[in-house]
Amino acid sequence: MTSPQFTPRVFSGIQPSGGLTLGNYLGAIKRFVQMQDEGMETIYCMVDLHAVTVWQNPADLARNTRELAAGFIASGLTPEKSILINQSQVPEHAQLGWVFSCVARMGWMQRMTQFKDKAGKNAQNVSLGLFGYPALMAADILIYHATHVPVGEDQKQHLELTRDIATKFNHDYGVDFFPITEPVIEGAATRVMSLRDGSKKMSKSDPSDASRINMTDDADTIAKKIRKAKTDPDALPSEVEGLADRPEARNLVNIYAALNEQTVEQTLAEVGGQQFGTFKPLLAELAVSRLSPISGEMARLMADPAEIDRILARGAEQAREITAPVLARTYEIMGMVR
Ligand code: AQP
Repeated sequence: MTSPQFTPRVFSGIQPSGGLTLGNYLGAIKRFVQMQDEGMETIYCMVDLHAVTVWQNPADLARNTRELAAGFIASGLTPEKSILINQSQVPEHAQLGWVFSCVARMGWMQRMTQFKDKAGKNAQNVSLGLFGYPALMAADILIYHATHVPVGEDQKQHLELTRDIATKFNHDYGVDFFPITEPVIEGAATRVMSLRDGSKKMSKSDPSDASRINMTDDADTIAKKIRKAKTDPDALPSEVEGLADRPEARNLVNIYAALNEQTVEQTLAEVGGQQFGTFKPLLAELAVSRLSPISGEMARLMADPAEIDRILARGAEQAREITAPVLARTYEIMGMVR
């Protein structure tokens, strides 16, 4: 439970480590917009300092950061209602990140499955930043005293670590300073899978472009990727139980349900019994109708990068009104002479 003295505040972020995918949209951004529109105080971040835990070409990083900002705005986030920032313009994230690197334990970090997945057999050669990433992520959240964090399923473990860090800091210093944040993992598509392999998460850095739908893909590309998506030879079931052991079928049904704002049960009541030859064109049509207005708006916004930069600079100023006092108080609690 979040401690009662903390007013509800939402924070979440996405890495500008490539173009936005349908996974980011359904797993995170759609929920960001809902929480903003419910009137909660919301802060959304392009986490560029996280992106550089793996090599980023500088020109690509700048373009991806602006494109991500355009994706946020085109999806319905507005600088009038949400604070929109890129992480490196708000230095308190990295400063608190260092403090949390000193709070988190090696054993906690070694259990992080995302590090194991990303480092693979190459663990000795990846950056130290990739290993320490969850401490910076905890700082991103707690520098705002955020109480709610909307994310996809893959971030659940990092949010548990964020709670552990807050608890340990509060315990070690005998304070009730950092809130115990609640993850918000909701909807039919909290884990969108690769279109080529139903056991792998759809990811912006997957080497295969056919594995994902990018938010900037045009209608033909979306239709082609869905047509070629891996499936099995059976018809779709009418009951959710019929999707067990059919990861690719389940993934496409989940995507359909999330795009159509309905439950998986409602989707199956509609499309159960259909062969993929019938279902895939329906899904493609739905995806295009939902995504093309967003990609069109993204292209319009990307034509004026200076305006995006102004929005991010203004967001950083607003953010620092929150983050500077939280960092100052953190240092004071720790005994740093001010
Ligand atoms: N496939 C997914 N399904 C549902 N949610 C997803 N998210 C990412 N992929 C999926 C959610 O999007 C938010 C931002 O994620 P991120 O970009 O910061 O990092 P990530 O989870 O590592 O995403 P990628 O696409 O896999 O990036 P790369 O390839 O650079 O590592 C998070 O809320 C995440 O849950």
